[in-house]
Amino acid sequence: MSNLGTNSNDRIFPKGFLWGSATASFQVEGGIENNDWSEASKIGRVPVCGGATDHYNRFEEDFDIAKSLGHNAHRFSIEWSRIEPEEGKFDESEIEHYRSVLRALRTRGIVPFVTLWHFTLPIWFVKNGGFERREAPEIFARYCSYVVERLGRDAEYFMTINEPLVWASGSFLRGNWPPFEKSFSKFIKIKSRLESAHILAYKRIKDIAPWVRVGVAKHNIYFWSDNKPWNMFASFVMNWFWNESFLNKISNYQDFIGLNHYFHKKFGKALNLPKTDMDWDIFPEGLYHILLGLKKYEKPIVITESGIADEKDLQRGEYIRGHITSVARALKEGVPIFGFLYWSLLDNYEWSFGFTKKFGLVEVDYETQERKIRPSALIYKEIIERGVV
Ligand code: IFM
Repeated sequence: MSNLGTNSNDRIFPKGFLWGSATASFQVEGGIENNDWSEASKIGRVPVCGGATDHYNRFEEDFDIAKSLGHNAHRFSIEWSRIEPEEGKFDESEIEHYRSVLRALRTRGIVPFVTLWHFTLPIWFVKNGGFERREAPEIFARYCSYVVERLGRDAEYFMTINEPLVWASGSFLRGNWPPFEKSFSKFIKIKSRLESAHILAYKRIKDIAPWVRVGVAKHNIYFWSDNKPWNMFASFVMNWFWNESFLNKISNYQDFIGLNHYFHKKFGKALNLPKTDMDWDIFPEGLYHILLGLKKYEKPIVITESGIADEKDLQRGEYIRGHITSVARALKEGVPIFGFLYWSLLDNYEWSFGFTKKFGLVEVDYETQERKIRPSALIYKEIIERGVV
């Protein structure tokens, strides 16, 4: 237990603080065969996703679990290829599906956070040039406003794009995600297209549903250094480029900031830290520094992802406690944070790693679809209930 609030009268997190977890359509739903990732899996370039966790059919059961774990908020994404399977042709029955998802959350007293696009793209969109196409922002904004026009009374928080720079670098710089390109100039072009796409989608959404709150889920890394001038400079530049440039561009077009945080990068001698199953350092202080860095935007902040792949569930409890301690410190220093969503509710498809990495508070047996609550989920539940770390 940290010294940030040690008795039950010393509630750090206000009542009404939003606590929960997150998922994304392709990673959990199952049965999605009309997007660029399912296409890529057919030619063996990424692992097959197939039925995933069958969350598309089991969302009620999964939300019962979330509720039993004390969650009062949940983030999920809408699969663009289901809503708009062909260019300009929309499927109302899929809107109805997601309306049922939203109702299932709301009847359980769980506040929904809706991501409109989380990495996967309809095949027609990619075939016609994807985000390289000049009209892409227009097409994206049309899809976003179509969804919000229909579902904007069932949810308050919408995120247009999940992790724009992560997606652009996986797809156009590192080249291990569809469309598997490795071009710095394309990456830069796509980054700016995504900024335009968000801004246009924001404006369109606000025209039709001014009451909803719109943001992005932004992946920020804590860059820091020793005190060598060159390392300090490198860390400053990377912080500006990766963490700030996108947010600066859209700062007049966001009602809240969704923060996804997993990494730190120290320029200078590396620290010897414990690692997750992804081989990522465990460094909870990073979240505190990132949150402090976001204060200047003067927007409400929700942590839309923070989580660990930990198959044996040996480190997850302390990981969660450590990260929430960082949230508490930032909150005490006046950072306007209103929620924390752990990634992820369920084990799921971890992109090029397939189903091998286990981020879930809930373990999933992919053969039987049996769900088992991991012990760390109960540690998180206790923190939620007591409102202290
Ligand atoms: O699984 C991903 C998610 O899709 C986006 N944020 C990071 C997670 C863990 O890698």
